[in-house]
Amino acid sequence: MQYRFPDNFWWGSASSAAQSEGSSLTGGKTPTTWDHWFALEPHRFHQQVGPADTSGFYQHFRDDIALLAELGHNTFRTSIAWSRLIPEGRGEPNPEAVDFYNAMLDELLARGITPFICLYHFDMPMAMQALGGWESREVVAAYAEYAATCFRLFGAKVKHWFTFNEPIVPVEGGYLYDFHYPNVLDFRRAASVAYHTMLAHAAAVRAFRAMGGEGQIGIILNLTPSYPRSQHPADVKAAHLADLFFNRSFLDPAVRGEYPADLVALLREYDQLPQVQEGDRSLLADGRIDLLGVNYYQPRRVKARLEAVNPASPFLPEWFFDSYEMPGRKMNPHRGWEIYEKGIYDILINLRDNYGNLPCYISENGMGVEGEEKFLGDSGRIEDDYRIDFIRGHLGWLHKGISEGCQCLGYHLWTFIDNWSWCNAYKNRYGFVRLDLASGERRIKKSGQWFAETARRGGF
Ligand code: BGP
Repeated sequence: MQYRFPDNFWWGSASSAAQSEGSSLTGGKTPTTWDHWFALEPHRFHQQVGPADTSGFYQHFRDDIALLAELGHNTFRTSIAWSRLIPEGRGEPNPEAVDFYNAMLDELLARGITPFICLYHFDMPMAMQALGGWESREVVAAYAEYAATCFRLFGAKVKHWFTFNEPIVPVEGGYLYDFHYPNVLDFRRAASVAYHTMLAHAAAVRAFRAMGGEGQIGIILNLTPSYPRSQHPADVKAAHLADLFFNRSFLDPAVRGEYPADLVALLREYDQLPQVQEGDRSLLADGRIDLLGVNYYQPRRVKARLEAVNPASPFLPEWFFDSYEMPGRKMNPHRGWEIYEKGIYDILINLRDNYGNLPCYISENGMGVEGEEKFLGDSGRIEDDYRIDFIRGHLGWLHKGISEGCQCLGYHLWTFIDNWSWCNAYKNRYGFVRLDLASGERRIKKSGQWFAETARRGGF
């Protein structure tokens, strides 16, 4: 075997409530921003497919968990939907939701699969958005109560908690680049949303520890290593600034308990800082995590700007760099993302050298492919050799990281079964398992069989 992984390595995949449960307005659940936005602007979603039409984990979780076992998983991440558990955002939990999440967790445990549970995966309850969403400190307080409710209800079964999945994405989508509700473009509001999200994270960590929570608590961040076009000082500076905006804005408070001083200075210079209150600093310091989930899909390549900024244009991170297309880069054309396997290793080395080598794992990595039907083999299986190559390439670099002392404890693919991907709906397929949209039939792809075998052997 060329790549042997440690015996207790976490093999698995990740999913999220909003993208898999379906039943988005039944079982006592109230709408999220996704249900609301879809009702307002269905044309913004691929083929006008919305959050009610997912793979139906709410009904099919037992069969789906049986498939996870077939896929050799020893761990699986999904999320709890705040708007299902506490339909008004605050108050008593919904008994039907408590039963569902208990049954789902019991089923995972019965199959020997350790549940990793995330508390928030882009799914803001509309009742909370009505209060201002993450712009509101009331919502921060409500989230902390919701988190404490989850620890109380499910803490006996869950020992790996994550406060947020990719908290920067709702900031980018909702307040800078128009791909999440409320479709605002305003950097100062974006900064406030980002800041309050981290306060909410820290409040949840504090509650977990105050309650004597067993196990570990962390956060899932999408890290996009920033590579400069060249070693010219202007390119290097552009890459540094992109890194501050897109990685260190969340990584530093999560791991070090404070923001990078140069990010704060830059935002102060442009008058973009959020409002800070007494007590915030110590709260953030208490939010330091035990475990980091790293979602890695693509690198970010940047160069110094060629043109001056139009000062009348809205303030954006792009005021400080241009993106750069490296000649010869390898692409996933369906998603428009560069494939750069070594990025995973660079992230791990950075965490080892600059963030105290805290325990981490790859919580998402994957390849969305459009029109996957054309790879259907005669036996009816999707022959997705490209996905196997993609996973092998990344696992190879991950393995090198481990061999050089990085504390990377596992690898989860995005995702278990082809799922509903926000505005892209079912355009790109990511799963180990094919979902036939018309019949609902599930069929393990070639990559799923390869992964199961790899997980059982502990390497490849
Ligand atoms: C991550 C999210 C997932 C998932 C994945 C694939 O950013 O955590 O929810 O959707 O990316 O990306 P996309 O769905 O945009 O193709």
